[in-house]
Amino acid sequence: MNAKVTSAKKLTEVSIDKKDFKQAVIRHLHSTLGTDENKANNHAWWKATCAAMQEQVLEGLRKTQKTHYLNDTRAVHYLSAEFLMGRLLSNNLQNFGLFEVAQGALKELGVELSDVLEEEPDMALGNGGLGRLAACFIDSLATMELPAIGYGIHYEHGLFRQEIHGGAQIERPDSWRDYGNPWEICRPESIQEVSLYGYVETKYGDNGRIHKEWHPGAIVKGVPWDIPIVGYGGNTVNVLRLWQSQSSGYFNWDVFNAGGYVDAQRENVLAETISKVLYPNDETEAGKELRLIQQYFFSSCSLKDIIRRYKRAHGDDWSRFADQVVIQLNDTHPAIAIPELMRILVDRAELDWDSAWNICTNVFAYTNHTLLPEALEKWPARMFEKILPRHLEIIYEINHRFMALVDKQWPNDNAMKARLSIIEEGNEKMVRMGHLSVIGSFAVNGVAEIHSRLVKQNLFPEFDQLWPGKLTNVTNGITPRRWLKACNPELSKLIDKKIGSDWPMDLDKLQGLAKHADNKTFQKQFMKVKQANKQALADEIKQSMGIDVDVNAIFDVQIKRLHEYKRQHLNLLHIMALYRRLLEDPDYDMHPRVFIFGAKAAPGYKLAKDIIFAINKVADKVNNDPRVNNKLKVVFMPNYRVSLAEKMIPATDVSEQISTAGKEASGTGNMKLALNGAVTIGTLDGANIEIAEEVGDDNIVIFGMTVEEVEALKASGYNPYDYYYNDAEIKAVLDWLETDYFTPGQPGALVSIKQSLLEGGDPYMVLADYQAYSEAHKVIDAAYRDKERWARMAIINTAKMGKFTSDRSIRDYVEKIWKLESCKVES
Ligand code: 6GP
Repeated sequence: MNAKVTSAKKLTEVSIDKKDFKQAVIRHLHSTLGTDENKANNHAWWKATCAAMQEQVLEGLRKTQKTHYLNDTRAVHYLSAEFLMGRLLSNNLQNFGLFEVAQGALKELGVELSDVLEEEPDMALGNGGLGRLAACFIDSLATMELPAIGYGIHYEHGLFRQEIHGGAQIERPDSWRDYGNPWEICRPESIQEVSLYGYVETKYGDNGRIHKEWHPGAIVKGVPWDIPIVGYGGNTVNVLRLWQSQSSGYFNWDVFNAGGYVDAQRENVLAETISKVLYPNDETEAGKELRLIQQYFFSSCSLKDIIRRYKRAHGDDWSRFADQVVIQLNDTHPAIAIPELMRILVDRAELDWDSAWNICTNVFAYTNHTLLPEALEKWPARMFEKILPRHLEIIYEINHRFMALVDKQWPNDNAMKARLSIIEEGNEKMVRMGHLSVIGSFAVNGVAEIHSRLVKQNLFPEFDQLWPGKLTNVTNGITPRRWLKACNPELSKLIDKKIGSDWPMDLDKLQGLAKHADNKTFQKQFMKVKQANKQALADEIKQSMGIDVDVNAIFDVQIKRLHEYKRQHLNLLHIMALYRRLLEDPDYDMHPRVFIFGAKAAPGYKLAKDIIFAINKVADKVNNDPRVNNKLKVVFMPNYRVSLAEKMIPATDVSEQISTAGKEASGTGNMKLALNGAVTIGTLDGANIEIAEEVGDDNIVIFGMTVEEVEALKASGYNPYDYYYNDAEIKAVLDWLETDYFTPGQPGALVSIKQSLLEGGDPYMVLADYQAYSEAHKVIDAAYRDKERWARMAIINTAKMGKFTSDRSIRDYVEKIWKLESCKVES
């Protein structure tokens, strides 16, 4: 579990001092931005600071690329439809060890670095966990000096901006690039072309060989934008390459001969639409033609880019391809890369099928991020045939050969064949991308121990039997550079003083804090930092929402996408119950609590939006009711995003991780919050289980049903009405939702939540876990009142998070799957 990174340069060897940095900022203010010190606003200072930083970054990038080229390194290619990067300036300054230098330089210019940092729009090219994980992973890859490249989509609009009007979520477009992105570099010299639509012609060669030729109906251009990814220590600077679609002007008149001029213009629009917008659905498959086109677009561009680079070193000799290239598929979104590589190898390079398949199945590896059925991608074969006719043929051929293998293992078992087939038969024939990914990869991993076990037992049990060892686990992690060092500078300084400053690269070092957990002075220092962070968040809440919160209250935080399985409504029901207890008994004994939420709902997810509305309506009522005597506050912070998380996480006392057991694959927010000294209230789900193992039972509050209990209750016929009629508090709270108490003049405005929990059958068993949750909160309340006990718990949480650095995750990938070697870049 030792996640030590040894090769990065010491942070003290910075290449530029305050004076030089200041000069660089001024130079860019003058000659890049055409303004000067007197006229510049914070936005201009931000751009000039980025430009000054980018000089260092690009020098690192150039050296890294040269080193990797000269050493002809094996590299991992991380294909992901989402990279949720957040802001880059603070991170790049930190990773280069230039944060204080920049702070000092700007101060001399009369500018506060903290104000400048706030000017940067978040790069929100992702929805949630899967996209943020990709961002943490590329940080670790660069930090560990591993040759790696991230490939994704250069969305013009990232995840929507959330506004709250009258309590309801309104989606506004996110225009993160409107005023330019100082980090990205366009690389027109590496443009790729991608074909779509059309038909396949079968040709017979002299030698009897059948040759397939795809005559596309349209061709679009992929324009690469490179974002340098600075490793901690600044030695290795890798690249995130994002593809933007552009019209190529190519339109095949033979294919669309009836349409003429108007159709040709339509093709131009289509081309530019491909990378326009990120689908805002977290863990639901969109099923839309454009989405499949997006997936093929970036997968194909990326593969061709990988092949171009390989050929530069190895020409047409494919024998070493799988030695040099490993491609990690971040969920099934880029799974189309598998038949695309087959197409390139068989149709273009004219390799025989078996050799091509052998290359493929030694190149791809696949990560599964969810068991939710609605997230497992399936595409109608009909849609496939229209957009990618040749790929569908290839998928059929892959499947045909795979079915022969299944028949060998389970002779004459047609039910087994139907279960394992890439093609799902039924009213509408569907292509199962998960099956394609497992069959075409040499390794498949889940993202936490329990999740990987369920992937083997429930999702792909027969594949596990067929290929023992192929399915494995790599528990997720988070980068401690962003999620402690940069977002919580005061705690980082305190830790530095106590155990030295090398923990960001070797997070197990935090163990060293454990022996101080009972030290009163250290406890005070630790909690003083927490209190200051809470004050900063309270100020932010006051400023942005006009709500006063008491920093002596418990800050109880639930931040994640809004989804029924994550059960924000369980939290809400409990808040309503506390409110009710306070109204019934003004002396009800509870330590003051502030419940804080951050969550975006998919725009089409009605119940999720209803839950946001309900939280806001309950908040309105509770926050303005003098009878609760300030013991209870509810805050829904709009537009939850990476940069807001960076403010909320350091200020959190209690971390809500309350998904139905078996549903949250891992969670990564749970790790970030615990790392910053929050105590988890959570179910035995995802990585909560591993967090509990690390911190020990005394330092986490676990409640509710286990996976086995959830399954057993479901099997025995779960009836939510049993809980409704037998638990007076549950009944009162649910009935309350039906009145107009929280929505004056609008009775029934919140009733959909009650309905889903009763008539709807309560699919995520909220009511079944309610009592246990309510009791668990009493445990939290009691623990918090004992100041020393709480301080100890908080410290132990920080001390025991070593396992959850993304450096450890990446090390696991390297050892179990990628078989990569680090490559030192000489400075
Ligand atoms: C998420 C999982 O829900 C979360 O538990 C996990 O921590 C994260 O992936 C990273 O592994 N899944 C997604 O965001 C998703 O869209 C298709 O899955």
